[in-house]
Amino acid sequence: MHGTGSVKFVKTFHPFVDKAESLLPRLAEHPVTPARLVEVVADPNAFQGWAVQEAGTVEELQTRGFGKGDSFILDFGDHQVGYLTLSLDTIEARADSPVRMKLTFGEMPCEMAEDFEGYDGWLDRSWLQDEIFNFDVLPGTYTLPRRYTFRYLKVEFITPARKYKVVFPDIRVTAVTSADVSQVAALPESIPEELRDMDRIAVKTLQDCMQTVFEDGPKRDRRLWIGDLRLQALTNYCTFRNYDLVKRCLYLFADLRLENGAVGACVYEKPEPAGDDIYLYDYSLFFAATLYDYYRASKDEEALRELWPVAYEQILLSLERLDERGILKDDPSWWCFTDWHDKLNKQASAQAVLIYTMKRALSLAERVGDAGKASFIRRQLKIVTAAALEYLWDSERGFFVSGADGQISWASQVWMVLAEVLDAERNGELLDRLLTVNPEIRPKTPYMYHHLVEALILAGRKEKALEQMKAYWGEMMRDGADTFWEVYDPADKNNSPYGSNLINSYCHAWSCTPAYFIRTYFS
Ligand code: RAM
Repeated sequence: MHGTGSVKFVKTFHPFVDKAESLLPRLAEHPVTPARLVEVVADPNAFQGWAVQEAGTVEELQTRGFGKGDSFILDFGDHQVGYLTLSLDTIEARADSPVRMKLTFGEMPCEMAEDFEGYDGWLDRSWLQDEIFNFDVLPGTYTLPRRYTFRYLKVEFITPARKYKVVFPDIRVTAVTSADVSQVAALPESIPEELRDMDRIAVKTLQDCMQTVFEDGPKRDRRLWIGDLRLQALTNYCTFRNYDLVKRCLYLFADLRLENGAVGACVYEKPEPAGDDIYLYDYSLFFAATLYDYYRASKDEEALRELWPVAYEQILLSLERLDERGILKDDPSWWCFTDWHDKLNKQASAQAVLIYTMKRALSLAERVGDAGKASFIRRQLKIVTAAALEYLWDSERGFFVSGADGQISWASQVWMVLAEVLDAERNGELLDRLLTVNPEIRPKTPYMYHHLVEALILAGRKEKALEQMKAYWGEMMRDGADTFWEVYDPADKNNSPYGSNLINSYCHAWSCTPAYFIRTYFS
């Protein structure tokens, strides 16, 4: 089952990829056995309409024989990323045929209860984790070749139909991660229980995403995205402190760029490192911000000097989108991520991301002693900031506006605060107004909520930041999160940007930052 692939690669000179490969981490492994048998039942009061109920002990599997038409669901007690090992044996008679079973792995109860065949989202069905396996020899112990991400495992028997029945002397998962849990400092005693739980879940989220790169989600997309990396790296600096993994990811992005030199939005590791063709305006700029954060945390001068030219190039490329006024052109030819919101106009938030990252690039230019580039960035910063104030600030309404229709969104205000376009006092007032007026185009993902919380803290509104964390990540906890989710709309709990809640990732990189906030600002 281990595919060798038939694609031929031409080995070209990739010094940064080579450096990244020299930083490939070894994964720590630990065995986890299931906690109990459960059933998933319809319950209108439960998250997404599915409740989990105890249905027996794991020990029962050693004696209760299973055959055609039987099934059970195992609960591993917490979110797991790893490799499943099954020991199978027979009772009543020896096996006179292979055993054929369907296995379905799920992070959430919905994956145990809803039929995957009904899936009609716009990402491939193959992300959903189900398989049919035939096991030829019993008794026997089998480790499945693919890595799975799950808390629940449903086992359905297609055979045996005749002479014998199957029992399970042992079932376990070998969980894998590159995170070293011994590095995570205990929180001070004074931290209240709700925040402790939030921190624990956030740390576990990051841990399960830390593999040979910082994955966005270990179920989906299982790859390195720079928007996610930036937030994972921030959380990592105050938890696992794995600087080399951030470094590895930065060197991958630096080498595997798009043809025009832009840093791509995501890269693949296998069968050998390669860039994707997706370009996102804000994501390419975040290379500079991620390098800035990495340098601040690690003081790695060599990486700074090697990667600084790539960061600077992202600024130059991004400035090409400015019109003669110094405002980013807003037309259908570009894609900027910002948040998963269909109606969100990205012009103002992208202008703010440009300013935010230029400020960090300026500091890097000064650090490496590149006076010419520093003075160029300073001049450009004046232009883009003045233009933002003149053309995007609506003084009558007291909000930044975006696009031809002058849209007022949460994202535009939050990013303008983070870019510090207004002074500290006016930033605070802007956010107070935002929370009171509550414009319709709200944050949709934990990624955007992260930036809202960061903006509130920056503007001196720590209490309000905490309120947002408790209302958002806290509500996810009350809805049963073992790890924090990719998408969460408390007003629409089946919400998915991909047309189905089944395909959402329920352990997602960009959702891990409560640990960063709690450890940096609230302890
Ligand atoms: C999705 C993933 C990923 C994110 C991109 C923009 O595919 O959730 O985390 O960075 O979108």
